Amino acid sequence: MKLYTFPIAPNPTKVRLYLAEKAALGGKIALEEVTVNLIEREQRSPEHLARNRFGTLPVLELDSGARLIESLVIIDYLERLHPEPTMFGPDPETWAQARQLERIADLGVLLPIGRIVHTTDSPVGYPANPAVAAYYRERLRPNLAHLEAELEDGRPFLAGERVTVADCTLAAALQFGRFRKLAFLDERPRLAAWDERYRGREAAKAVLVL
Ligand SMILES: N[C@@H](CCC(=O)N[C@@H](CS)C(=O)NCC(=O)O)C(=O)O
Repeated sequence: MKLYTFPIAPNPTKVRLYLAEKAALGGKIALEEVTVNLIEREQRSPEHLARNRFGTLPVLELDSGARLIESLVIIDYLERLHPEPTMFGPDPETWAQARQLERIADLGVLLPIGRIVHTTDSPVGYPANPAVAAYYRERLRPNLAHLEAELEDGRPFLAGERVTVADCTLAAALQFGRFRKLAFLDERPRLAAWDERYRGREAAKAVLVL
């Protein structure tokens, strides 16, 4: 299997954090990582468009030649191939809670932060658009408030005592903000503490560069 990625880009980073966390738990998954340089616009090359006509990352190329082009589907696929140790949860309820938090971290945080970055100071040259940035800042607010509230019970990670895919997605999103010096946790003390705790761990340090 080949995983096409680029550092700091949040969707590939989410998958790479998943792999690092899984490996840290003893579940190393063998695959080759291939860099597609988004800054150099290699995602628009005929070679990459042949892999993924949307011209995005990540892409997981299976040994059969089939390709997966959605980050969470890539994680789901790898999780099915290697169910242990689980990166969601051992029973249906904890699995669902972790997946729900992942969806909130992805659709409610990663996506808005991505739009804010790209309409404020896009690393790949998208035009600035303050109105769109303001719209996504509003969309971000209730999602961060929800995650902040989830941490009220003192749990160390988003879904409980152990790291799940939800933590990977949130960490990938926040790194992308830091890349453009955008901070989102100033009024979220529990999330700020979570961020420090999560980033202090070896698996996170192996992937996150900012
Ligand atoms: N829904 C896709 C989104 C993928 C995506 O937007 N990837 C970004 C990097 S985080 C990308 O490749 N952008 C390249 C571009 O916009 O040119 C997923 O979750 O995998």
